[in-house]
Amino acid sequence: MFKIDFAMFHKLIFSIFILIFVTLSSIQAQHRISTTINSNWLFFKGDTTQKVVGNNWKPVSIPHTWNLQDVLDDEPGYYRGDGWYKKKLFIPADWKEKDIYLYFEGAGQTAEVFVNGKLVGKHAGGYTFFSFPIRSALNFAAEGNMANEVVIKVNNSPNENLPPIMGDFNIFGGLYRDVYLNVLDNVHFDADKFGTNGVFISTPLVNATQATVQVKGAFVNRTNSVKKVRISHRILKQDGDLLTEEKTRFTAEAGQKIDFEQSLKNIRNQRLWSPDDPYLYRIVSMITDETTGQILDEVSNPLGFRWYRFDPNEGFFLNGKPLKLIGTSRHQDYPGMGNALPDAMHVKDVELLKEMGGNFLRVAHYPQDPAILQTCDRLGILASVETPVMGFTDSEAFASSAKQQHLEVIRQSYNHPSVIIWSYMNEMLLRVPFANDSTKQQNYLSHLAGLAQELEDLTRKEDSERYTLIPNHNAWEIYNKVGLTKIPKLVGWNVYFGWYYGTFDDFGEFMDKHHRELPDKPILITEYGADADNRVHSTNPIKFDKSVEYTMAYHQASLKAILDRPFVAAGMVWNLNEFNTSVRSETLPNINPKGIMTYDRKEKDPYRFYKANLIKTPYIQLGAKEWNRRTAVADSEKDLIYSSTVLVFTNQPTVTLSLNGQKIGDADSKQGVAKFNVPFTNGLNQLVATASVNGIIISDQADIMFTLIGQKLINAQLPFSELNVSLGDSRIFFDEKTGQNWLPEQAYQPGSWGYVGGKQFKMANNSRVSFGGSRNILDTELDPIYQTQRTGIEEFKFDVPPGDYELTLHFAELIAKTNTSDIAFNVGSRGGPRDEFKARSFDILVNEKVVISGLSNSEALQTDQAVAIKYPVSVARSEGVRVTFKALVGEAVLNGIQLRKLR
Ligand code: GCB
Ligand code: CA
Repeated sequence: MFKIDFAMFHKLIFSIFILIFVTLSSIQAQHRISTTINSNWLFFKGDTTQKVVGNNWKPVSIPHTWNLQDVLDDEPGYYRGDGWYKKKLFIPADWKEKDIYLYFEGAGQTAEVFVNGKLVGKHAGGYTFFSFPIRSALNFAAEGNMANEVVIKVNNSPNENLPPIMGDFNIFGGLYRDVYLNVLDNVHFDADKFGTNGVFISTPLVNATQATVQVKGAFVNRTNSVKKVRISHRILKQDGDLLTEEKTRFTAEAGQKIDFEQSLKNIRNQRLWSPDDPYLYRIVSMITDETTGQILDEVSNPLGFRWYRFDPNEGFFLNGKPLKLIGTSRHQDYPGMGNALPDAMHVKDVELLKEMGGNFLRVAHYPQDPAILQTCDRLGILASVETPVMGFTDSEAFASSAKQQHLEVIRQSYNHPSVIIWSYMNEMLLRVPFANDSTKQQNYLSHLAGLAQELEDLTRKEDSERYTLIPNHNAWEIYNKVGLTKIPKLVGWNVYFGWYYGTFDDFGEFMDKHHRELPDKPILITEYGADADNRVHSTNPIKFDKSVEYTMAYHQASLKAILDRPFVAAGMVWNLNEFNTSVRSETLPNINPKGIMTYDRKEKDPYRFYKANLIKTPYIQLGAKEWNRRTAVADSEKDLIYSSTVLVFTNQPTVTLSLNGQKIGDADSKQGVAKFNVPFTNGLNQLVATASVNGIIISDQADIMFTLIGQKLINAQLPFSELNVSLGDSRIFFDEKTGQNWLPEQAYQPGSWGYVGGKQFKMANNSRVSFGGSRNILDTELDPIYQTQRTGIEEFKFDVPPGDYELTLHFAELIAKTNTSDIAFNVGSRGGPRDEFKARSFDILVNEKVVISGLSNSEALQTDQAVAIKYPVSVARSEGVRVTFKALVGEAVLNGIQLRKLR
């Protein structure tokens, strides 16, 4: 039995009451509900006429793009048109007294939003946020318990009045960023201002010891009665303590929108924000009902205290100290996902930049997911944000969209302390039209300059504090003539010396010229970079070969040129990652390989190089680690080794390298790189690089399997297994999938292997290839093998021992019957006639026997089509394998050849 103690009972009841009260009031404190509604959508790809009918709807979740496969396949172009999304939305009855918005972080490129059949809003521009009030279109649950239907029409058709209209990237279609449902009290911060939270924060004064914070914004009273409210802003430290607070009282009439402006002055000894110590405060803004004490709305924004300036002679200063800005740009796509990435993947890219030691991100060519700048704020990465005005249409509609998008960009990213620069155009004079009509051209150029000036004025009006920027390509004269180097506060140059044009040394000269001729304009190198296909290597790297080794040399020279010049404020590598661009073919079709990471964000040597130069914590990494199966011809018949360069990336002065437990030697590092000559042997080569940091050893290891091929193919110690040769090629190609290496061609030597006759193919009048061609070869991933070719070849011989073999021959016709135009971004590639298509037909004999007769480019050998033919060969004694090409019409060709021993 138990007795009821009344005193206890009362206490219990009282505490339950308190508990309920506390719980209730914290529910009430949840004034603003903001949740994603990314799940359970239906998607339909098609045009307006087919609209909401048909049963081709398939379930999807957001983020989503409809251009997943078609941007990567061999077919030119990708779907650009309508896509429809729809979803049921349940709205509870008690939200009747709420103000409800649909909020989109982005849709590519235009969106029309319908709720229960009613158009609630339209937005144009594929990279900015937007939001529409939907209350008037909603059915509330109490009225017949009806669900609501949201239908969104998204479109990514080319539209010459909607920037960007040109670019080396894809215009993906879809609802590719988060969609939110925002449920607000009827009194709330202005939610109709360009997808912002209605509160705008700036720091008109910051120095080492004091600061002033200014908060501007608006709120609305959507109730039917007068409201007395208090607007307060609290600056909170990271531990939650209050730094300072400011309140103002307002009386808002029914339906009234009121602007407010408050200054939080006399802030002392605030902690500064910088890359080394990105200390973030928060500003919590609240609307409180003065009568009931109830909180009606609350938003939180980041706050960082920093001040900065650009100087044309001394570069950039943050918080009074010089800081060289080194970083990259970034594109927002990923293999298999297009641009529809979850937040965590955006975050990771910024983390990878930070881990590399970068302190700057050029958010280009368009504003990106909110996660990007959030992460920049948090990690201390300074940023420029770019409005995607690329290409130009001389029309009112184009200009007004440019201005609209720019205004959105500024307001939406305004509160991020990481942002210090607004950029609003890119390489506007890449292709200037009306070459034959100077009046028209003059007109066009002056309208373009006029738009630049309008965007500049708009920026200064919206944000007088931050810097403005236009990045130009290397055509110095015309940018100066048109005035694009004079309008913005900062001039950016996207330059590729030693890549598209010029030499490594010309880069330094170009920057010096800017300093001489535009002495008042701070200079930023907004782009520099070179292609590197991580599968392509060379012992003799040359421009355009896409080898990792050439690109390494490019980055070494370029970083030095930037660091050597104190007046250069910033260097931004193009690009952090490889990215998808359907206008490109080359060794990786549809990919721009200038990323210092691969498309799936694996480090390339240049990434390691920057890391060794930038980070302060001890670092050591072996170069080309991912090339973990290699093939090479031994140095000589006696020495069964292959001597080759190994790079070690480190920020330590000296590195020791060992191979299979034996010390190779010590080397001093220069510019973050220690270089070794390593005698690789057949089989496993275990490399260990070490450095001593105050007595503690740091190290890195790479396991590389080597297949050595004897100088003579009959070699008792190196039994022949296979040989893969890319004709017309001077590079080594590593096929990661098969683990095979393709060796460069060589002339035949008795006892060995190689070609007889012919010459290396080089596409005519293309200053962008040093050999071979750059057309996309269909139905293969071995594009580099097929893009290179020996024309007029007479023979290919392998002096192999007796046995059974499999021979594979690879062909592609590299010359087209009709010419296609080149893309604008490949500067320097224009002009001159292309190769003339000529008929060819040839027989192929293996050891005197005709195995293919009349291989002809009017039949099997179609332009850009990979053709592979396998053939078994038995070698009885010492005749080896001898492939003979007999031209019947025109010249015979061979692109690749493989020989594999079966038994
Ligand atoms: C540029 C463009 C960029 C291209 C890059 C390249 O100048 O601004 O969009 O991707 O060159 O790789 O050619
Ligand atoms: Ca080849």
